[in-house]
Amino acid sequence: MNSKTLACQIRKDCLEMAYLSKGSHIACALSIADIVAVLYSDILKFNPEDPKDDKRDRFILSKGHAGSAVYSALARSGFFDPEILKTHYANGSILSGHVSHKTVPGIEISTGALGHGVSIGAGMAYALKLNNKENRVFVIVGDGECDEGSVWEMALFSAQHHLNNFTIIIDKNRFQALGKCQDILKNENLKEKFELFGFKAMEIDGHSHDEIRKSLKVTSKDKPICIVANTVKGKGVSFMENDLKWHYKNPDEEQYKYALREVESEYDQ
Ligand SMILES: Cc1ncc(C[n+]2csc(CCOP(=O)(O)OP(=O)(O)O)c2C)c(N)n1
Repeated sequence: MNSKTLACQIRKDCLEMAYLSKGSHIACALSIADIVAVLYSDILKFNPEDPKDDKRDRFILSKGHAGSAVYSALARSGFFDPEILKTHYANGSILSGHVSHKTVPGIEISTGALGHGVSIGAGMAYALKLNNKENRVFVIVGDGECDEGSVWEMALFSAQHHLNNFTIIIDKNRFQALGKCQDILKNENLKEKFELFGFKAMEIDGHSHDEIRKSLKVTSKDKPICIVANTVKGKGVSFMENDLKWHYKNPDEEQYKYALREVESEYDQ
């Protein structure tokens, strides 16, 4: 599936999951749909027949509350039956609200407590380098999540150990759970900050597949890489875009059908 088709499918799957489960975080998943689609279509090396294949790249969703986007990408990439997506958040389902490696093939590590996924990713990248492996490690982290002190410890560690096999993508949608990032804790100039911490950093449009693809292919001789991706929370559904309540709220039937029509008319090829 090409990245545009996958991004559309991810948006449709996420809407269906939020509607059926009455679960949270639909806007958080929609903001990363394009990044996740390009990763799974064009960048990550993986083998759905053997999710623990040694040759695989590692991908971690540090903002684990947006798990529905990754569950969709995994199902559409052959890791499990897409019908299982309909059980998201239900009692007994393998698909918990926040991503879990215990039950879902293709998930490297459970996340949800913000600030940990990036540090685990740095540890994985360090271990791969020590063992002279070529695999790359990619982590998506929220801009609100960058308020966590552990994110900056990860930055120091990654630069110190020249983790050039390690790429973090900051989903800069300018919102967190309870407000705008700038009103909760000002943490601006993320590209410049990561540069000062020793990363090769760049800023892109996080919904342009060309820019996402190009930035994910960037390498460095001796530095970890930081991509600050400017995104829109709720991207693709007009009434969810930049409206904080869709961090937690789920769509009713009418809203679901309207949202689906919008996504299909905007993104279906
Ligand atoms: C350690 C920790 N503190 C608080 C929360 C509650 N929480 C869940 S999502 C969220 C906002 C995260 O904001 P951001 O990283 O910008 O994610 P996005 O808004 O893009 O989904 C918070 C505070 C959490 N999951 N973990």
